[in-house]
Amino acid sequence: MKDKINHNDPAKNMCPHTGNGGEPQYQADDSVPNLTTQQGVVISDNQNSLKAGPRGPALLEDFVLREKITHFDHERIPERIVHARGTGAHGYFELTESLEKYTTAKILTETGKQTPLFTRFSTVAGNKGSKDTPRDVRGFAVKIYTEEGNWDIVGNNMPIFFIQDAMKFPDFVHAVKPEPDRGFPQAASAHDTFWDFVSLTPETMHNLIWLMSDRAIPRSLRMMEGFGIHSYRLINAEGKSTFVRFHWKPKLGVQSLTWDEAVKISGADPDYNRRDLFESIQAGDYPEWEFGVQLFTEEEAAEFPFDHLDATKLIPEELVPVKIVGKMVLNRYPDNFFAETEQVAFCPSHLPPGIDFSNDPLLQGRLFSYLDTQLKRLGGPNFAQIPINAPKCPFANNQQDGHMQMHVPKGRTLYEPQSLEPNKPRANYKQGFKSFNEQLDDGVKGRVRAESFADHYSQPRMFYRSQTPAEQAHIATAYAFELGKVETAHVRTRTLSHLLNIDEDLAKRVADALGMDLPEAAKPAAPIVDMPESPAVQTIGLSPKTLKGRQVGILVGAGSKKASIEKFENAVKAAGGSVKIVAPSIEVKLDDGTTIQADERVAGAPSVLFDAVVSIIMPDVAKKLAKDSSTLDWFNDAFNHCKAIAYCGATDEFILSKLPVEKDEFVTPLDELDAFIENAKTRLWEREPKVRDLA
Ligand code: HDD
Repeated sequence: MKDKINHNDPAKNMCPHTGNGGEPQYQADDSVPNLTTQQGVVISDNQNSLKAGPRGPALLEDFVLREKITHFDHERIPERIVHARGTGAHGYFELTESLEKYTTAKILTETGKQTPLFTRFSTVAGNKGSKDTPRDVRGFAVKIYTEEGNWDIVGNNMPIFFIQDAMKFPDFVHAVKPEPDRGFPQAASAHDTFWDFVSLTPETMHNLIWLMSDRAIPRSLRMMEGFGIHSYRLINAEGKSTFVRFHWKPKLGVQSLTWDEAVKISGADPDYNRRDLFESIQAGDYPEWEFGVQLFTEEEAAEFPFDHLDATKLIPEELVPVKIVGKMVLNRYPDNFFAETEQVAFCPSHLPPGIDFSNDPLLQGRLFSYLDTQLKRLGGPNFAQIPINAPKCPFANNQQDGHMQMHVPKGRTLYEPQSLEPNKPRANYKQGFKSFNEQLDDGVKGRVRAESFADHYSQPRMFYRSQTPAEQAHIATAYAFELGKVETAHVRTRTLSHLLNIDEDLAKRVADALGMDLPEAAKPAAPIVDMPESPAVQTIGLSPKTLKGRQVGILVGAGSKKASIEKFENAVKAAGGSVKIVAPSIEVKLDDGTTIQADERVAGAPSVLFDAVVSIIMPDVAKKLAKDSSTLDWFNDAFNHCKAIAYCGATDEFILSKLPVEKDEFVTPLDELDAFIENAKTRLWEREPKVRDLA
């Protein structure tokens, strides 16, 4: 049989099932722009390839099809070798206090001006499609488009790094990435190669203990600190240098997940942190950080009981306070993820005049690596012309050609010195970037490590001893979890030998949890110093009592009281929190006959996605839900994760009474609204040891 075909009107040949809600996807009038090829030729039919007859074969001459498929075939670029999984947002930087005494950089001297920036947050080990909530360091990279050139502060959410010398970076990354023979585990440090490497490299001990702490599982990207880590220099008008470390302090304080939550969230919502950033910006609840600096002189640095050029060392805030001098607000989610978040290229060597590097050997290696990696990832030397990377101040140079050159340089000369075009740009000694004229020792060339870098235990010891009891338990439990995944006994033993140098009690707790005997302590290369405790490195201690940025899940069902739902919703919102309605179905008929649309079905929104939960359901619904394991988990998990629960009579009678949920002060009946709102601002950490076997 021959199919009938209408060659003049493609719409008449369209499949009746294609199209948007039944709307034909062709141009019926001129109300929307034409779909065209890359060459600007208007496309008449975007549903069917050109065929010799309605049932094939397709014709090679179909340039519309070829162009579409070819472009599609080339959509992917190499993902970042580390920090592949990330999300970002636009915003601005504003200086509140001038650092004129220390630097000439306008971004740090001109107060009250909003300078655009782009910030990208990331996990380190996982690939681009991995989950948001692994136990991992988070990248915290800020590109500020200053009027004197781009300034990239490429930092992390921890103030120190794993290694001291860039020479070790590929080894470190190979050890944490999926093991090369088997290709797993993805986005996880809990495996043999990672612990093998770190236990053989004691300089990793400090960052390692931060990785085992609550800082490695942030509740929200808006609730983590950011650190530039290395010491940099600020250079003032007299050419004088002051050392500086950069800090970002979140307005919402520092808040973390529990490990069990993080594991469950990775199944329930692998985009958990990314979605939170998106939703908060869409809601106008803009993420904000204070910008701070630790300033110190060469002479002061000489008195520190550690070497500040060693990136495995933090400078305790109690020793050198963080001076708050500005803020960052993120107020616009990217229009296009690939064009902006994926193509953004950070590099620690992007600095404006007035800021300079220190001799930190890790930093020095980074200055090479980032530019090099962009050449591969973005395909050539013109990546700085991509809009997200281009400076927003005037720029001009004699660079020419290369892949994807977007500029059309005018004139005869692209070299210097030249005398043919007097108005071409030239270097400017007065305004240009100048390196600090550092007087160097007469060093001897060699592959050496400074002796002042040899102490690997004093700071992790200080970190552990500065934590609250709940945090210490989390740290010990995290070591036990990770080492529990390590198959090779001597790797576990070697790790314990380091923990003994950090804190004996910690080592014992981990050994007991693993059922192992304690080995001899590792031999330290330098004396271990008892530093004063630093509350600034806690997590729980930095978590404010607030509902701002936190989300409450309200479970409702058929016949639920609308007035009660609204009462809770309004109270949560008034306290700065947000609400999601969860129900067995998406459309829910309430007691007054109105139908509301739930945000999520209960099976799709486990309570790990919320900071506190409320249940407002009728007895027949409660009876039915009592047989549903996802509903039972909803309450059980909320309880086990130390959250506030507000319950109605039916929930109590048919669900809570069947569960090991104790009526402590955070489990309250619906009529105690004020108590619930107060509780929802925090967690009841005292509950934790009752519900979890912590190390
Ligand atoms: Fe790195 C990316 C942070 C040491 C080599 N790094 C990257 C990103 C962050 C950091 C946040 C992601 C940037 C983005 O969002 O695009 N890296 C750090 C910090 C370090 C550090 C805080 C130590 C203080 N990195 C480090 C070393 C080397 C690299 C020692 C190599 C010698 N890092 C890279 C890289 C990446 C990168 C391979 C991968 C993608 C990219 O640069 O653009 O060049």
